[in-house]
Parts: sequence; C-alpha cells; structure tokens
Amino acid sequence: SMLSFERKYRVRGGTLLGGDLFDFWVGPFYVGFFGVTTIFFSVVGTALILYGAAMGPTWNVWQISIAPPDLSYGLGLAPLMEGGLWQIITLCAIGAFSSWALREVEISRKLGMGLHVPFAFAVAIFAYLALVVIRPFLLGAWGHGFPYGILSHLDWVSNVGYQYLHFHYNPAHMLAVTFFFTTTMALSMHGSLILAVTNPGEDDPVVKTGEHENTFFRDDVGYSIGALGIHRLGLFLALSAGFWSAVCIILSGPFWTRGWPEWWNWWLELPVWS
Ligand code: BCL
Ligand code: UQ1
Repeated sequence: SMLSFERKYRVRGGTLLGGDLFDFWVGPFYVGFFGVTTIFFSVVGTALILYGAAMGPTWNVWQISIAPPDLSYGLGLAPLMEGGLWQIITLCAIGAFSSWALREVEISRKLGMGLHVPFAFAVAIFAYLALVVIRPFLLGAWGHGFPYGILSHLDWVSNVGYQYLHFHYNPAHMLAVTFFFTTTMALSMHGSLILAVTNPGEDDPVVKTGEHENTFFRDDVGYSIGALGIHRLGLFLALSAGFWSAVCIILSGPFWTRGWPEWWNWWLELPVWS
C-alpha cells in the first residue's frame, strides 16, 4: 500500500552508481546501489559485534565491549581477538554510514532537492571519523579509538577527559557544548511556537499565521528571525555542535598534550597585565 502521493515521486534516475540496476523500491524503501551496500556493511558489522560478544566474558548488554588494539600495534593490523575485530567493525561502520549518506544523495537527486540532509549527516560522520580515524592516525595508533560498548565507551570518555585534567577548559569543547545546548533551546522555541499557533484554544478556534509567529517574538525579544530563518539557524547550530565536537577531540593529543586548564595561560600572560 502506497500513500496517495508516493507513486508520483517514484521516478527513475538520479543514481550515482549502478544506473538502473538497483533503481527500485522494496515496500516503502528506496534500494539503490548504496542501499545494498548499507545492508551489507550493517549486517557484517552487526554480526561481527555479536561474534565479539560471544567470544567475550559477558552477555550483560551494559558490559559487552569490543576494544581497539593495544597501542603497541600502532597503525598496523591486529589479530582478530586483539583488536582486529574492532578494526573490521570500524571499516563496516564507515562503509555503512557513507553508504547511507550517498543513498540520501541519490534520493535528493531523484526528488530535485538540495543536498542539505546528506550534508548534515556527513557532519555526524565527520565527528565519528574524528574519534576512530583522524585522531588515532595523528597519534600513531588505532588503540586511541574508543571501545564499542555501552559502559566502556563512557569509561573511555571519562578517562580521556581526565587525561587532560579538566576537559571543560577545552575551548572547542566549550563551543560544542554551547552549540548543543543552544540547539535544544532553538528547537524548543520553534516546536512550542508552531504548536502554539496550531492549537489556539476553545474560545477562538482559528489557527494562527506566520504574522502571529513573527509578532510573538517581536513582542517577546524584539526580533523575529522568520519561518525560513529559524530552520537555517537550527541547522547551523546543530552542525556547529557536531563540528566543534570533532575539533575538540582532534585537538586533544595531536595538538595539545597538557591539561586544558593550562591552555588558558595565554590569557594570564597577555602583556596588558603580566
Ligand atoms: Mg564532553 C565529547 C558534551 C563533560 C570529556 N562532550 C563530547 C561531545 C559533546 C560533549 C560536545 C560529544 C557529542 C559528539 O561528539 O557528537 N561533555 C559534554 C557536556 C558535558 C561534558 C554537555 C557536561 O559536563 C555537561 N566531557 C565532559 C567531562 C569530560 C568530557 C568534563 C569527561 C570527564 N567529552 C569528553 C571527551 C569527549 C567529549 C573525551 C569526546 O570525545 C566527545 C567528542 O567531542 O567527540 C567528537 C558527535 C556525534 C557523533 C560522534 C555521533 C556519530 C553518529 C554516527 C555517524 C551514526 C551512528 C548511527 C547509529 C550506529 C545507527 C543506529 C541505528 C538506528 C537506531 C536505527
Ligand atoms: C522566530 O522568529 C520564527 O519566525 C517567525 C520562528 O518560526 C516559526 C521560530 O520558530 C522562532 C523560534 C523564532 C524566534 C527566534 C529567534 C532567534 C528570535
């Protein structure tokens, strides 16, 4: 069963690879070459995680963990049970995430849309690559990647944080956190505003307009960014959060090896007062 408008948009073409070969739908899902590769990498990656779990000491979901190789393996390949599994799973993850992004590109092209959605997802992929490829590579060992496990990755974040004494003093981390928080504020303002104008209440059951939206925020804070503007702002805030997250962790180690509080000595050492 298809929604009334769906058939109209099931158009050929727009594919980047595979031509017409995978240009079809299965139920509601567009397949495409990159749909096939997404399924492939996801199934192999998930199977390897399950295999790693089966070889490990526990089935407790919180404690299952697949660790990267020891630092002594450097940027080389490790035996399967010594981090090799982590390396293959990482390749599968990168394959699956990139395939998904390219599938989004194909769908956007079919629909004649901008590439904003795959671009946005690419920023999330960049943050992941920063953690498991870029920073480990710059530090010279895959062992600097984070372990794949619920509690173990939290322990990694904590340990790496304390390695730099107080991660809150990392200026890029400050920016990332601020962008994350501002994103939630912007979305809560936008979501509540839209629900407010579409739910006017009993006594005046008329849905309100864009002018009401603009007027609310002009009355409230003296400025309205507009219906299109709020979506531009939201995307900017969200992508900035992911971008500065990637920057904050790439800086830690490859470009700053001491505690982050010490980085701020440049301020104390300004010739104005030092
Ligand atoms: Mg910190 C990182 C916030 C305290 C140490 N910290 C982060 C950032 C974020 C943050 C800015 C993690 C988000 C991110 O990278 O997104 N930290 C934060 C906050 C506080 C905080 C708000 C707080 O105190 C209120 N941090 C601390 C304390 C330190 C500390 C002070 C520990 C003691 N923090 C660190 C360290 C790191 C962070 C170390 C990082 O490495 C991390 C960071 O910046 O990483 C880049 C980016 C998003 C991603 C990486 C997700 C990618 C998703 C991929 C592409 C797709 C996944 C698909 C999925 C598998 C599919 C599932 C299937 C579906 C369900 C069907
Ligand atoms: C806003 O100005 C606006 O335009 C009318 C929206 O669109 C519907 C919004 O959702 C929000 C939240 C605002 C207010 C935003 C700022 C930055 C003042």
